Amino acid sequence: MEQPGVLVERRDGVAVLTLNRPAALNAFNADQHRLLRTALEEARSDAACRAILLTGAGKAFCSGQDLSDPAILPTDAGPPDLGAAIEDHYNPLIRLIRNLEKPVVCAVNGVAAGAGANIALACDIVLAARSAKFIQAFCRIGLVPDSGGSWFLPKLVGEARAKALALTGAAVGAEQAESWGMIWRAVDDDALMDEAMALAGGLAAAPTFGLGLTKTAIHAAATNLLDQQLDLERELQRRAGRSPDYAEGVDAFLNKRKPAFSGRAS
Ligand code: T3D
Repeated sequence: MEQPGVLVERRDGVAVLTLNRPAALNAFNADQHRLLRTALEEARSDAACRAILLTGAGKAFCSGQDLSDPAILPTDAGPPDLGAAIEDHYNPLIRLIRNLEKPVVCAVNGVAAGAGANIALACDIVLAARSAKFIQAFCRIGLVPDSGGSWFLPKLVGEARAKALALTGAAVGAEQAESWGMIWRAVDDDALMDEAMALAGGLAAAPTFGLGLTKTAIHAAATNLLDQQLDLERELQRRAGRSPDYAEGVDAFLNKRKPAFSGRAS
């Protein structure tokens, strides 16, 4: 029986989503997009799920768009409309990951190329196996970075490195990516999933509502002036301060006990 293109597992409050087309290095086709977005939306609406872990099956994380998909190939009738593929699939996926009110951890288990690299960079915390590589492969086939890559990369590594990576398609190893601040940490290959699960499990036991507001604050800082950001922080803190997890956190601190966060907003 054919395996689904995305495997979904629930472990200790974490939705573990595994891209699962290993023979094509987990390249994306329309079906895989649909499965991943459905899984993310289910994780978003399930109160028992408080963190998401995204990874890939086999030796790769994701090689981006499936280049053998007839939908994106030129035909006798003319060139494809790749803007439609972006609008229908990649942009909604990136917006969904970024706007999700729960932390999204990415465990890059092997090569992450094209949109695969930028989907990883869209996640909140990225761990990568030491053997993993990030490749802005678009320039190798005449395309431009998508899935937010032209936005994430310069912010993460600066314009000089972003341009060199995007214009040459040079591969960046996990340790280099860590030292440049492109990802959180490079970890030994055989420790990757344990470390990623420990991280995601810790986040799943954290004050989820406050973490969601924290994502909002950090994302807004990309375009806000300091005065606007200070105003936003005031409003977000007002909301965080009304959450049961704030009361629980302070009570646990004062009583020298471990907090038991519910993740709820109210
Ligand atoms: O088009 C639109 O809809 C617009 C959106 C675009 C978004 C994008 O992501 S564009 C960029 C697309 N991705 C690429 O250009 C990367 C293509 N792949 C590679 O350059 C290399 O495979 C890697 C550098 C990622 C890994 O190299 P390597 O040597 O480890 O593996 P390989 O031998 O090249 O690949 C293994 C198999 O996976 C191979 O199949 P085979 O020969 O064993 O049957 C290869 O064809 C297949 N594969 C790898 N990447 C893709 C793929 N098949 C389809 N699509 C792929 N992207």
